[in-house]
Amino acid sequence: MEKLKIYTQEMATTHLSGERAISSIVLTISTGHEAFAGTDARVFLDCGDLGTFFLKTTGEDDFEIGDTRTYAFETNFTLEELRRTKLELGHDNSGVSPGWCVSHVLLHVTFQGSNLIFLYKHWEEIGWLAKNEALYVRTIAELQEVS
Ligand SMILES: [Ca+2]
Repeated sequence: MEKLKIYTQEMATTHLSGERAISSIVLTISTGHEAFAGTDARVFLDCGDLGTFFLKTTGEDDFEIGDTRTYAFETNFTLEELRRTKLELGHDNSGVSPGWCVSHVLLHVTFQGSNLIFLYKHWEEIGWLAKNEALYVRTIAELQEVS
């Protein structure tokens, strides 16, 4: 499968020690305004060994055209572990029209013992995560590569 590669720099956390324990990650995801940008497929953030987080608001129709929603998950890994993990945003190609145009994604983190929230990375204009069939074999965006 062809993957869309959208790498961006670490932002507000660059000066922080990797030993700091992350208590939660907060994902803000915007769907584009293009025609048919929305999806009903199951959307996930794959964090490799750290886990896979499925993004769903109970009782809501997520990832519709022009939507921005936030998803928070409790975690028990460190900043260094996050830095060393491949991050992929994708969908499972399910539903009637799974193609999804992603506008932007923000990943914030909070740390144990603190109420502050830090922007880890911000990906802009990600583009189409279409169907897993020719000519559209691209359901996953690689957001952070493993060094
Ligand atoms: Ca939807």
